Amino acid sequence: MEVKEGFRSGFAGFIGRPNVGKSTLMNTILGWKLSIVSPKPQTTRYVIRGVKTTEDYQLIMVDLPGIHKPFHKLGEIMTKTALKYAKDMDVNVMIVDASTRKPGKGDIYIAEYLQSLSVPRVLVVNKIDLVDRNEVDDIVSAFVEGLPAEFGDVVAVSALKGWNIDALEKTLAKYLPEGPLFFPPEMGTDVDLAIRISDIIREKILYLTHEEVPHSTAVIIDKLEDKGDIVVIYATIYVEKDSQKPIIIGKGGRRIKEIGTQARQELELILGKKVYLELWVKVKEDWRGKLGVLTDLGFTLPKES
Ligand SMILES: Nc1nc2c(ncn2[C@@H]2O[C@H](COP(=O)(O)OP(=O)(O)OP(=O)(O)O)[C@@H](O)[C@H]2O)c(=O)[nH]1
Ligand SMILES: [Mg+2]
Repeated sequence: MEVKEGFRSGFAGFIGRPNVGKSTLMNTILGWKLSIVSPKPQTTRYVIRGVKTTEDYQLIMVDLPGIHKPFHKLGEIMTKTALKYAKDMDVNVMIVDASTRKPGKGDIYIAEYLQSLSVPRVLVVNKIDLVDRNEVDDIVSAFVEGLPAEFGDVVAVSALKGWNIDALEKTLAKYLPEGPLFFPPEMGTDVDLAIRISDIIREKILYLTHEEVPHSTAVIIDKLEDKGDIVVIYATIYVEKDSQKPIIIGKGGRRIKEIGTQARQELELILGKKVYLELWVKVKEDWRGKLGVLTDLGFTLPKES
């Protein structure tokens, strides 16, 4: 694609507390599902880049892990990674949840940090479908006044319902500098296929298990082989304790079967062919706290700069 004069391109960091709807928002802007989404906090663990290319711009959205007070090494890596990425964006999009009605401690911490960076900021008040229509203005004001940062634009949206998303996209495009295509226009993401597959399996676990179990889970793709008419995938689900293994497996193997079925159906849609998916469950004691294991799983602390 020849880009026309004045073409803009750049990176928008989606940043905020866990569960505010960062991934949902990126998916809605993309118009297809890239990032996994769940009602549980700390769903996104990796940095997921989604690319939207139009005639006028290439918007590279960087969906970041939710920033939270970490209780283990994995949480520390996720939070530090998100904070670090925010430094290198063309615009940071701070997302908050309208249903909390005003900023919480975590929002204030994030706003303070973003204010300290010399990257323009946009505030997105998401989930306005959860509040009364005539309260939206007051809630937006409560965030604008309560957050210790200045924002170039403030947009209220519902990522889930698709409300005001076009306006937000246009707003974000304003912040992109003139520049070249960073990705071919047909490329929607640069996320590694094995990571996407492992995330999809983990998303099903997030829906089908409860309390600490989904958070104690990591999924590793041991084998990924395209055999022409079928893709063969072997994956291991790691849990932290012996007691969590039977929970993943379920009575008579029913839960792991359900996880496998749901994941396979989604993978077949993405890959456009039949998928054979085999899942194992193994225990890796306290893996979220062990840097060596985390490195093996692909999580590393960002370098200080
Ligand atoms: N009602 C409503 N729910 C939403 C909206 N946007 C997101 N959600 C829901 O909020 C929950 C969290 O959404 P995610 O997109 O996973 O949130 P996130 O900010 O990426 O979360 P982490 O990855 O854990 O940091 C899911 O159940 C979404 O369906 C919205 O506009 N309205
Ligand atoms: Mg997310």
